[in-house]
Amino acid sequence: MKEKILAMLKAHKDGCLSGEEISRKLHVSRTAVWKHIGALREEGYTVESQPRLGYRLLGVPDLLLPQEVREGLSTYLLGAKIHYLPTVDSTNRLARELAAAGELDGTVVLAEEQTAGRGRLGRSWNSPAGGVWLSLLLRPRVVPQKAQLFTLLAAVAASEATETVAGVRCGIKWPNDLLLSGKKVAGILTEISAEMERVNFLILGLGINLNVPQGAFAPEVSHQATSILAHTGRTVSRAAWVRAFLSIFEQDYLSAEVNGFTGILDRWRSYSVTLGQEIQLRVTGRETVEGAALDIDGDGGLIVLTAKGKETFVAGEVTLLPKIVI
Ligand code: BT5
Repeated sequence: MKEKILAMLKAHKDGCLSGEEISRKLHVSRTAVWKHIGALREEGYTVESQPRLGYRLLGVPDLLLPQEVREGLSTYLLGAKIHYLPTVDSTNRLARELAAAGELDGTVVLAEEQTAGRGRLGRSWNSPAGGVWLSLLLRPRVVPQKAQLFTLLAAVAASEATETVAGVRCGIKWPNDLLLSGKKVAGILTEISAEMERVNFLILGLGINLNVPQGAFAPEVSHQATSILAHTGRTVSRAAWVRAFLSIFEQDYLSAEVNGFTGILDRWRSYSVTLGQEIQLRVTGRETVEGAALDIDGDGGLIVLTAKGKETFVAGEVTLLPKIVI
């Protein structure tokens, strides 16, 4: 009901809308209308009320409220259900809890801030206000070996959404970093619950520092992190970014089930700043390897020409080595 009243107010931005008209059109009491208006104000909407004339919407908060994200969202699976929190420890942690409780494929968790945002391998993810901290709960019918492909799909969708909404082209560093001028602007953490033969559910966590001012980063990450705001001097609509990301992701997610990932991997290659580079690769439980990053394979693994010949890595931490100019 609150969303319907908001939609009516948005449609009447130029003038007042009487409580009576709202109550008549939506078949609710005047008191109920008044209560919903109060709830909207609590969420941050500025609603003016003029005696005898009614209500008028003067301002919309810059928040990722579900009704703002849904406005104009053309997906039917992703975002059908959105859990929104002003602050949470980790959207991935919450999404996992929801998945274990049976929440459906395509559920989205969004937060304005995270107090214990997670990176890979127990690292932490700094999540101040101004970014998008988002987790998708997915139930793809795939074997665990294919889970990495969803990280790559998300990196492509995030890069394309950023290009569309902010007009900025990021580079993707295998497997999960989006870079701008060599600094990290976004990261992806894919976690799975699986048996040997199949993935039960997959939590795809994505953090992108869209409107985070450079000074808002924690001191320990500030030197390596950037945001769209810091890079361009402009803020972008975070709700529009989320809509673009969800639309691209959904199209690819659904088409991959039928057509596979070949086209998605080609788009990933076009954003890659890893392929064709000399790299150092840190792999858990192995010595650091160096070599030339040649390509990615059909599962999203990185093919590297090392001293031992061609090797494929499914996980690891890439450092791009400076080009040697002779
Ligand atoms: C990642 O890990 O890049 C995955 C980040 C995923 C974050 C999202 S936010 C929504 C969802 N919920 C969560 O709890 N997590 C996901 P990794 O490759 O391990 O990179 C982590 C490293 O990046 C840290 O050790 C820092 O050095 C650096 N870092 C931390 N916060 C950053 C930030 N906001 N921007 C850029 N770099 C950051």
